[in-house]
Formats: sequence, structure tokens, C-alpha cells
Amino acid sequence: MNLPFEPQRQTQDYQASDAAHHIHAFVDQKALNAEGPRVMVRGEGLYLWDSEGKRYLDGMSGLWCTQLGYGRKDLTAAAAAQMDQLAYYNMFFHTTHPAVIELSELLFSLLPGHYSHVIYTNSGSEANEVLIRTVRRYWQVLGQPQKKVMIGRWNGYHGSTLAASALGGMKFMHEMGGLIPDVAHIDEPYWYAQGGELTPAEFGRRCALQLEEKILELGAQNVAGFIAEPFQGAGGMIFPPQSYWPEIQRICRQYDVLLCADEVIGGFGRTGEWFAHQHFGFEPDTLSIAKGLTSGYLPMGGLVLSKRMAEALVERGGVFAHGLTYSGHPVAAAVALANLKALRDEGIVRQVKDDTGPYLHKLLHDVFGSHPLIGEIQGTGLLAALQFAEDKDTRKRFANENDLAWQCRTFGFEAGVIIRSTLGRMIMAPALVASRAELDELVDKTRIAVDRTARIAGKL
Ligand code: PXG
Repeated sequence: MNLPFEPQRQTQDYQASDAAHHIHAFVDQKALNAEGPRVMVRGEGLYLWDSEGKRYLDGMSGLWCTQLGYGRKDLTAAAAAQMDQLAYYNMFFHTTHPAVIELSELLFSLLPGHYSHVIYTNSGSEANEVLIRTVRRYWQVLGQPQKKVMIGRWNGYHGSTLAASALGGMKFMHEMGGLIPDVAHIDEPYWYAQGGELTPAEFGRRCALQLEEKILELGAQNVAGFIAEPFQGAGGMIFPPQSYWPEIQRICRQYDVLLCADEVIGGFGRTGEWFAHQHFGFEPDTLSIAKGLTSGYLPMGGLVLSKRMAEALVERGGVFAHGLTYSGHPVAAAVALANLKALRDEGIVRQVKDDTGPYLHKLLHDVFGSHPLIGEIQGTGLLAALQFAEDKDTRKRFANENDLAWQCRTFGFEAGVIIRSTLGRMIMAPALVASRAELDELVDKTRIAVDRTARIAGKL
């Protein structure tokens, strides 16, 4: 392999150089420099190897994105061939290219029929940046320019750029310069933590009704759209109660507020449906996509628009002053095309729905259903969360749940599995190509980590 970097340096050498030059994501950099990051050097299928030669089963698909796993030669071949043929061209000044044309054809063959157009970006954050401008532009074109407020949810995550972090509901991000005007938030539908004495159904309905209250408070004539993840990802892999989405959809339609689904994590087969809104049974006006679009092999995202919106923007909108140098990048588009073909032609999404998804959830219920540390198991398809509970009867959470979950994640690494911790929840989202044997290993090793955590929490 002709890699442009030295293949085998010492771990400490890597770490020292990294500490000297690199600011990492969402971390106290000084603390990380003292500890030294793990250096990942290779991936194959569901497995990763670090610079010490230790192997891990990646239970998180990188960051919820490597649907096909690592090392897929069809994707690397697609990238190399496209680079040889046409490494770069753009969507400006009246040009396009075959890779992006075929990608769009395939994308819309997989989507429900009421979507027709996409604006490509390089990431999920950018998709949500574009979303705000597109939604506002849509209302301008319809003669309602005052309709520009976006409503998001507390503890929602829509990315890390300025407007995307404002749409999101991570208060600590808002406090670090992440707010913009004309954005409001309502509560998240996290029944386990916030449902109190209410049934999940009643709590889900009440959370949804907050949207109606917020719209009435702001004036429906001022509200452009409501954005939410069909299930929260970074916020803890939280599934809303079943009563939630039908009520949200009713409210959006009643007040003429666009319903914007952030499918960055939920899209491309994660739930066993192609898109997570199909699992929950609602019909958004826009879809923000990224991650699984290319299985993470190259950066690419996009904003998918309904026919109704696209028709207004295309037929009546004139120039939309928006574009990115790399929108619809040919190499990313070629990789996305190869990725979506593989997901479709190898029946991978169907396999998640009919076989590996149910298999994983049965296994999790068998192993953790009456585990002393676990109060709730959520998820569907190749997506699951385990909720830590100090008292399962009252749904009391540990005061130090964040530390416990981080500890559990570390125990996971020691056991050779990568799982994600958020507050008091452990999350799994393995590659969609996972076999039953790999899911067995994922759950076995997670069990080791959870048992060790239960011991330090005094539960075992
Ligand atoms: N929307 C959602 C729903 C996301 O989960 C983004 C937008 C932003 O995408 P980009 O490509 O700009 O990162 C995301 C990203 C985690 C984690 O640890 C989750 C994300 C990113 C990094 C870490 O759960 N999601």
C-alpha cells in the first residue's frame, strides 16, 4: 500500500506529535494530551486495530456511519476510478457530472415518492445550516418572509457549526458561542428520565403538545419549521413514546410549520427501514442526511426536499444564492453511489429488519432484561441503548451516571469492544453488515463491561 505517511511509528511518538498540533472534538485537550489518544491504524469489517496491535469490535460504526463496515473494496475502487476519471468538478456555473446524477437517481428510488430534490453538502452540520436558509427561502417565495423561527428540542443534536448547534439543544454548546436569533426549543421526549408518573403514551403526547404551545406563543405566522431527530442519537439514543410523532405531525400540519427530520444517524438502514421516519410512521417535509450516505468513507451530506418545497423553490424561487465548493463532490458521489448499491443489492437493510435487528434485540433482552444495573433497553434494528438505573422500580438514576457510563465505555475498550456512553446510557450501533456471530461477541463483551460497572456501582 502506498500510504503517504510513515506506517509504523511508536504509539508515544504519535501521541506526542498529536498533542503538539491537534485540537480534538468535544474534549478537554489538556487532559487528553496528558492521557494520550488511542491511535487507530486499520479497519476490516467490524474490527479496528490500534497502534499497539489491539483489536476491537466496533460497536458504534465509527460515529454511527460505517454501515458497510471497514475495508470495502467496492467503495475504495469507486473512489479511485472516479479520481482517475474526474477528481473534482462542481455544481456552480451551470455544470454537473455523471456520478452525482446517478447518485440522485438512486437516492430518490430509495426514498418515499413525495421527495424529489436534494441539495448536497459535506456533512450533517452543513445539511442543517442549509436547512435553515432553505426553509426560510421557501417561506419568502410563498410570500411569508416573516416565517423564519426554527423550533428544535433540548438535548437534540444537529451538528457543531454555529446555526446547527443553535438548532440543537445542548446547552453547554450554546454557552460556548453557539446561539443565533430566531431559534426556540421545546423539551425532549425522554420518558425514562422525565416522564414522572405519566405513562409513556401520555408523556409522549404532552411533549408533543409543547410544540403547539410554543407555536402559539411565537405566533404560527412567524414559525418556519420544527427540526428533530426521529430518535435522539448523540443525546443518548432515546426513542420517543409511540404517541409522539403522530401528534407532532398533526401540529405541524395544522399550523403550516415545516416538519424537518434530521436523519443523519437514522438514515440508510439503521432502524431496518431505509429512513428512521419510516420506522416511526410520519412524513417529514425535509430530511437532513450524511454519515451512512457514504458509509463514512468520504464526507458527504445533503438536504432532501419534498416535491411541494422543491416545486416552490424551483418553479417560483429564481436564484437561490447558496452553494459549497464541494457540493456533490464527484468522488464522494461515486462512493455514495457504490455504498447505496451495496446496501440495496446485498439486501442489507432487509437483513437488519428481518434477521440481525430482531436477533440483537432478543439477545439484549435475554442478557440484560433482568440485569441489576439496567432499567430499560431501547432501540430497533442495529441500534440499542441500555439505561443505567439505581432503582429500577422508581426509575431513579445514579447521581454519577455520566461517570459510570464513561467507566463502562473504558471497560468496553479493555474487553475489546467499542460502545458509546451518554449520561447514563450505553449505546450500540454496529455496522449493518454485522453477522449474528459478531452480534454475539458485541453483547458478550458489553456484558463484561456492564458487569464490571455494576460492581463499582454496588449492584453486583
Ligand atoms: N445531525 C445529527 C442527528 C447528528 O447525529 C449531525 C447532525 C452533524 O453531522 P456532522 O457530519 O456535521 O458531524 C450529527 C452528528 C456521538 C456523535 O458521539 C454524534 C454525531 C457526531 C459526532 C459524535 O454520538 N452526530
